[in-house]
Amino acid sequence: MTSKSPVVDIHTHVYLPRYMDLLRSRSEVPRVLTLPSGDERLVILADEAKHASDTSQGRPIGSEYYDIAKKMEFMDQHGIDISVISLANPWLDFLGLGQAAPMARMLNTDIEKICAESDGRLFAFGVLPLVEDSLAASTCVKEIETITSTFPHIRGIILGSRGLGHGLDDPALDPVYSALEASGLMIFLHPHYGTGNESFGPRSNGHVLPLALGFPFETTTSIVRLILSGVLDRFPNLRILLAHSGGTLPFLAGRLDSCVAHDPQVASRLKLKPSEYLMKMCYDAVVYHEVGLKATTELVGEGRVMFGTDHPFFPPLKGKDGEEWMSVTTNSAAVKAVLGEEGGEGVMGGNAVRILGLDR
Ligand code: 5CU
Repeated sequence: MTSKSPVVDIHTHVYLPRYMDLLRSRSEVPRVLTLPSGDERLVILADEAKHASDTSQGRPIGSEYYDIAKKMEFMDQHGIDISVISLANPWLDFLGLGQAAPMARMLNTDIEKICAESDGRLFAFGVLPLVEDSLAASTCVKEIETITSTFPHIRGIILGSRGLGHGLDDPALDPVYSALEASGLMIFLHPHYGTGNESFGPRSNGHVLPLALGFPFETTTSIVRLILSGVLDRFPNLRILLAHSGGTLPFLAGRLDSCVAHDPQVASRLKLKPSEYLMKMCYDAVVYHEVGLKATTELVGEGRVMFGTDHPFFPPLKGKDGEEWMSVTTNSAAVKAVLGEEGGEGVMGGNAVRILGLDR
């Protein structure tokens, strides 16, 4: 990659060591299983819960999932100057508030320290204790205040589609949205559960249907619910970054507008057309193909789209040393195909520097 702006990866995860210990200590999904060979398997996806004791479930993982030195190696290998790292799914969703609140604080402290010691190469999206509990919203608000006042490398928070257990249109989230709007922190909206899993049929297709379809459908549904509930009219300055190029939203924006226009009751609740709210959001470029990327850049303009890799997911299967990751090469090739070498500089890094203030 040749670029005058730094190359920035805004979609790149880590299971922090403290979180790995938590997953290793669990006997239920989500968990990390240690096989008799000593190899570890990560078991996190919805369907895998049905087979929690089957050691062929989940996927093999190595230190690239939790070791920051490996993240740096990956960045160096692929010419990535800066990464904005985030805890990988399912975050703290499975804990009670009593465990989630101190864990969020410790993980945010850990990630801040990692970034502060990275010589300017790492920034982060923090984590909130987003769980189903009547005190969770106020606890999240306190964590947002702590992030803003104490953790300068944390530029946003990662948010799952369940929010406080009832989706992103849950009015109980209003204090959290209000605090996030006031803080200026970016919300990185990321799927985990999948939508439509029940229609994937009995045949085993491994992780293909939940990851290729369920994840983007989940992002799509959760953001449309958020829009239709008027969250963005109540909090118009919320900053939102959508994973996987917005799921299927850029493709479906016109159909959404049309359905709302034909439903006066819903239309009367909103100040704008759905596509107009979508145009105010940011999107990653993790869509692996120029057609998908083109839909996104044409909907929102290339200034709101940012390169990402989804590392450490989707590692090379042959595991040869030094092998390039397809998730990097397909995504950067799509940027080049849509915007050209020079035109792609914003997407490859300039936009992230500007939008997340990575030069400060
Ligand atoms: O492969 C996967 O399961 C995942 C995942 O869980 N989270 C993610 O961000 N990408 C892929």
